[in-house]
Amino acid sequence: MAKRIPVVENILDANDRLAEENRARLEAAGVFSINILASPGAGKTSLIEQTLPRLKGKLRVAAVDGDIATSMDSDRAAAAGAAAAVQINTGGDCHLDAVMLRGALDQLDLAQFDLLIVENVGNLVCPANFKLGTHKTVLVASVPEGDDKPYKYPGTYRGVDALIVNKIDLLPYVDFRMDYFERGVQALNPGVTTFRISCRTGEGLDTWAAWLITNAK
Ligand SMILES: Nc1nc2c(ncn2[C@@H]2O[C@H](COP(=O)(O)OP(=O)(O)OP(=O)(O)O)[C@@H](O)[C@H]2O)c(=O)[nH]1
Ligand SMILES: [Mg+2]
Repeated sequence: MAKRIPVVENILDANDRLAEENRARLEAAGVFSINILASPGAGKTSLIEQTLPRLKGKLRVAAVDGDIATSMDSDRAAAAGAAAAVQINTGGDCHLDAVMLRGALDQLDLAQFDLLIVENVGNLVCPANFKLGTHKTVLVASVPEGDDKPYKYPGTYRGVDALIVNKIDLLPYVDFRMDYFERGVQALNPGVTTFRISCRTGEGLDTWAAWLITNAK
């Protein structure tokens, strides 16, 4: 009989060990860190752009952006006021992993920062499987994606520490039942900290920024 080699488990174990090393480096430097997950276009970079001005003078922020290609998102983070912005191009991988984040940390003088914001590759499945070593995982859902996403991507919704519902300015134009969405979320992740925001109008963003400041202290 053929021997079965649990390759996937081994890769994830190795990733978890490196993630622990990343966490230790961040903690030694006193940096609070978040890993932002979302579908493509949900508004991860827009969230970072709106958050940075609200943290000005309160937290020193570094951003790490993961994309398959281009430095567009790290350029946007730098333009919005990130003290440092590092782009990771995965070259095709649908997620960041702990090795990639280690490479980005190598490029940062961590002692200079209070908060590290990591924008993962736009994808609702793969990033949830790879720990990076960050303190909190934040999922950005957005209204045009539809209210069924918690039901269809349960693993992602179950594992997050905070949930942002973005693009609420579009609620009048889209068939998004907030109560149905919330029921799905609560079944998977009861009591998860949730922020309803619009990066277009600014609604909800001060409350979100206050949560970051509280956690980073
Ligand atoms: N109406 C509306 N549009 C928004 C809002 N937030 C973001 N957008 C738009 O959504 C589009 C995608 O935003 P991004 O911030 O680039 O999304 P992203 O999640 O970073 O995308 P990827 O990095 O490519 O996965 C842009 O056209 C934004 O202007 C919002 O609150 N309301
Ligand atoms: Mg982006």
